[in-house]
Amino acid sequence: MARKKIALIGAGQIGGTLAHLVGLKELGDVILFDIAEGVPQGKGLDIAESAPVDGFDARYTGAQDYSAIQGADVVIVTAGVPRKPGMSRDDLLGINLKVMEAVGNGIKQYAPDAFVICITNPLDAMVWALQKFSGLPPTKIVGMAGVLDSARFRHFIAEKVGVSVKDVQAYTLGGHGDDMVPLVRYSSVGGVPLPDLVKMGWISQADLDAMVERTRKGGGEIVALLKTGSAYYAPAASAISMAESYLKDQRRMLPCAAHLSSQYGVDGLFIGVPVVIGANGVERIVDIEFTGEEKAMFEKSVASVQGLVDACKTINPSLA
Ligand code: A3D
Repeated sequence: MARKKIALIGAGQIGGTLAHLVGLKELGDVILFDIAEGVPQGKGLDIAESAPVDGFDARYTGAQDYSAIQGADVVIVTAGVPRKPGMSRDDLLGINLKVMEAVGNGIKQYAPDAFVICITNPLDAMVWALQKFSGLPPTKIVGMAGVLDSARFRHFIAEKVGVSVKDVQAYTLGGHGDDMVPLVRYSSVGGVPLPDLVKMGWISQADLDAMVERTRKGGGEIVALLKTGSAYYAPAASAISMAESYLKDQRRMLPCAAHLSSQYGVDGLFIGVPVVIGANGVERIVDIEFTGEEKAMFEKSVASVQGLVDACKTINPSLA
């Protein structure tokens, strides 16, 4: 069986980490694409030289030309600029929208059958624009945010409760902004929902509220610590779990920014909701029924995403 081809558009911090994980997990051969000359070639060679030590087989190719991604099975997009301290994700909109146009055209020409995962921020607007520019079917393109936000929430819960992260489930839905919706009711430790853990006295309501708030601001916490960029290990691991579910037809149910066409009362936006990812891409969108309070939070988050999409249309009227 021929190896799968995984194209990584953007060979920066997340791109390099993705490339390493693809090798370690033997998911396929890697094309690293970046406008920065030498960077994708250098990172590719460096990782290839680690392969004999770790014992994996994968070919690494660095590229500055989109023809290199021809026939890719999966494309993961991180091209663009990340946040610096003091910047919001939305400050990146104008610059990264232009990048999405170039990337979308490249995918349209050379990898129209790929499953595409967008990571570039502001996530929900960039994946929307990338779908428009690439013309991909909405089932073949998703944004990575929910897996990361949920992983952050899971980490905080596991640390607080003192159990393995493996036994903690959590869901964070809505847009990838500070008004994301950590869904406490559907988050659990060993199957016990968090509100029940509060009743049992394992954690206090104040602890839970603090973890929700820390999750919402999780990206900013890392930006403030790093000072020169944003998170990359956990974002890369999260996108790899989505790619793996597609490549291996695992049919995992993961929170992703997916194209909604009436689900959750939303039409034509990409919003973080639970989806099933299998060999056909997004095979199912899970339409959870919200309580009144959750619905209000979700709608606020949707309104922020709508605002960003409207801003994209103003900057580039061809998107309107
Ligand atoms: P960084 O290390 O700067 O890498 C970005 C790479 O993109 C650089 O190597 C650039 O040379 C390259 N690039 C810029 N323009 C182009 C272009 N037109 N074509 C190809 N490559 C280009 O950033 P990073 O890897 O840390 O982050 C990448 C993106 O992910 C940023 O937009 C971040 O804000 C975003 N991000 C999203 C999340 C989510 O959870 C959604 C988390 C963390 C970072």
